[in-house]
Amino acid sequence: MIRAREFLGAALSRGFDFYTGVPCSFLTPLINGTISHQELRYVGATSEGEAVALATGAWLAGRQPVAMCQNSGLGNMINPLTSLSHPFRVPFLLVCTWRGQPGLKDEPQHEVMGGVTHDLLTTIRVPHRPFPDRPELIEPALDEAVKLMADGELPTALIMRKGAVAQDEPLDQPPYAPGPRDTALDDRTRGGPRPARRDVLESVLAEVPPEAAVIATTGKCGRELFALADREQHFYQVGSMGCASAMALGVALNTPRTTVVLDGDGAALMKMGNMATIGATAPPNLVHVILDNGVHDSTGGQATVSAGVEFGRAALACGYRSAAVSDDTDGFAAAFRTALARPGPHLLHARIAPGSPPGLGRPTVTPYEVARRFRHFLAVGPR
Ligand SMILES: Cc1ncc(C[n+]2csc(CCOP(=O)(O)OP(=O)(O)O)c2C)c(N)n1
Repeated sequence: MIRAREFLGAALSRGFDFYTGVPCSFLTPLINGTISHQELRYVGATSEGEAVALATGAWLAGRQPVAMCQNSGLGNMINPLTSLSHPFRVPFLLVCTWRGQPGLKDEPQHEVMGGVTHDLLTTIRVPHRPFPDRPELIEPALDEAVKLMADGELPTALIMRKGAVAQDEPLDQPPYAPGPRDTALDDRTRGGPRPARRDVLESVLAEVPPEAAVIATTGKCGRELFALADREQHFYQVGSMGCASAMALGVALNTPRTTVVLDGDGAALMKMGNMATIGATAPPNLVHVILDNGVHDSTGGQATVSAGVEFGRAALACGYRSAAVSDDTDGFAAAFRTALARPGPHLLHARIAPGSPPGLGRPTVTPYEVARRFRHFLAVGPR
């Protein structure tokens, strides 16, 4: 058995200082120790998939992240682990508990995952090793994980058995005090013909400062952004639908740069918990744009339920500082300029028309390159 502080101290000396995740009773001392530690940042995620995206954003912004989860939450991570971590080759340390370990008494809901946790990680090509359960194993386990992460440029998991960490870490967590926010939605809708996605993206490119980062959600959004302009401060998120805003949060919390995320209505609806985490952590430099065409445009135009969803009011209710809704390019541009001039986080709900230009291509720069040049940009700024 080890003490949480021993592990956290050894990890901190290797640079791990940004933690995220969703609790598990096996993890209680480690999470409580992280939350209570003066030199560590812990961002509680609403889902384990969100935690992967947060860790990815933090890595892009130069941090050494750790994501913690129960192995049942590994299910929630599989999509971003396979379609974000792998194509973009983003390493972070994953601490995953082993509920349902065969031969140990546990709850019925852990039986299947307990039997397949290691095989599942192997199948999705995430290297894994045992979490250290004796003090003398901490440094070797961390050193090996760091080496695996460096060599493979992938997340590496340490699998924690029951009783590995002593349950004696007190929790020192101030109560959450929601921050100030506008009372009213800035409604700029006029009811005329809706703009194309491309019109709004052109408006973003015209107004966004050169030192800002821009992250585009999966599908045609990133493809259209790439077609309009390919810049090192652009991140075209292929796959990991719903994760763009969480990844942008991981970036915004770890850089002073303005961070603009271009989301889709389908993607935003897929992981609406992300909005609660953004509202609670409230980075002033985050601008969350939802390009709402009412459909899953990238996969053939199937309707989403966004026509009945007021993303702006939902954002204010979650703790965003301001929110606006627009349905034409001028209204969007004015709302975007206002957002850039004020502390956020801001939600800009842009109601747009479905469709994209004929013959739309795909980014020719690889995800691997996109991640490296984006990370370099965040570190040093525009050329
Ligand atoms: C987890 C996951 N589910 C489904 C898909 C397939 N997919 C790719 S883009 C897309 C539609 C996204 O819709 P929206 O966010 O509204 O953006 P739009 O395509 O309208 O620009 C879907 C369903 C995926 N990439 N990942």
